[in-house]
Amino acid sequence: MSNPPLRRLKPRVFSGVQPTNALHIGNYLGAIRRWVLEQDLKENFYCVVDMHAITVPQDPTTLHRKTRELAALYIACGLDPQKCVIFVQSHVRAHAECCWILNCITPLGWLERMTQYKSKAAAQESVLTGLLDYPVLMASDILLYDADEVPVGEDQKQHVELTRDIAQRFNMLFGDTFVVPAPIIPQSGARIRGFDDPSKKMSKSDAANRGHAVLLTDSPDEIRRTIKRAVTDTGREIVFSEAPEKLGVNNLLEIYELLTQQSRPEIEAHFTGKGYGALKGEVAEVVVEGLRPIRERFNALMTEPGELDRILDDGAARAAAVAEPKVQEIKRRVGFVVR
Ligand code: ATP
Ligand code: LTN
Repeated sequence: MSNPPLRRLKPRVFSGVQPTNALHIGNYLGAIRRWVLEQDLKENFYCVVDMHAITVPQDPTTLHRKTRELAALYIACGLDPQKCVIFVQSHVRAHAECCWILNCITPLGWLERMTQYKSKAAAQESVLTGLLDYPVLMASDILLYDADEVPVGEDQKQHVELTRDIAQRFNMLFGDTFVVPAPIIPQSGARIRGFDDPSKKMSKSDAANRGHAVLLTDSPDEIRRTIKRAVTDTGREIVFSEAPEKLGVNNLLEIYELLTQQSRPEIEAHFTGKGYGALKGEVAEVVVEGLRPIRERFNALMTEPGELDRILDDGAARAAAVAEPKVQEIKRRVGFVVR
């Protein structure tokens, strides 16, 4: 039997996004941009979780296109395929194999308690078994790679905690096999708000609503139009504030702060005496410029698909090189005859 994993020089990170709907500036500022900024400090595994996407019905043509687009966006946002393993979940069969084995040590009650399951199930006419099992597949993603850290939004924290419970239960039943991972939840920029309704977070599921989100692939004119329409308040003060009526202005200022890297006092001084029209105009330009390189790189990858295919083939091979021996170890631990 193999020994538990040795301590690594750099922490290993695993995260994923579902290829459903389009990525927006909240996904970028709250998640992918952080992955990019930290990629030299970590061992990075970033996955397009297509098997999670089919836990609710998907149109096959759309799923196929979105999977490639999301992988291209990871790269366009700055994830470097030399420094990160970028891959599609269904390309590495160990995820499904590991999920089955973990299913068989996970009590049903643990899954029925998950809040995401309860809310997604309530929105479906007929609930699929895969939707209930979603967190076990997510646990498999993480545990197969012995990830130390899992950067996710607040809403996914419960799933990472379940992953820890599953890892500990397996380790207790079959001996030390899995690293018990830690969720990493961002402090700031974690909650970019909808431009149409700043009381709600910007969300992929609402991205089709007019004026809700700036998508990473929007044209400069679309970006300007969305931000000019952003809901603010009836006052005039351009200050960072969590007061309920200032959430719209605060959201615009936070986006400006994240993209310009200026300090809050500097930003407030810059906007003193200016109106909301000027604020929106300047934020729109900062977003247009911030997203320009992403849009250009994305378009290049989509028009010359050979490069994307090579990156994904390479990613799948590098991911399988870690996940395959791990799933063999898991099979040995539970008593399967391993060939
Ligand atoms: P959905 O509506 O399909 O749940 P979502 O927009 O909430 O999608 P996820 O796929 O759940 O996006 O999340 C991808 C990553 O983007 C996660 O790490 C999440 O924390 C981050 N993220 C999502 N929305 C925001 C937001 N409004 N502000 C900051 N980060 C966000
Ligand atoms: N459930 C996550 C996506 C996801 C994930 C993962 C994130 C699937 N597998 C493993 C981190 C680690 C979401 O909806 N954001």
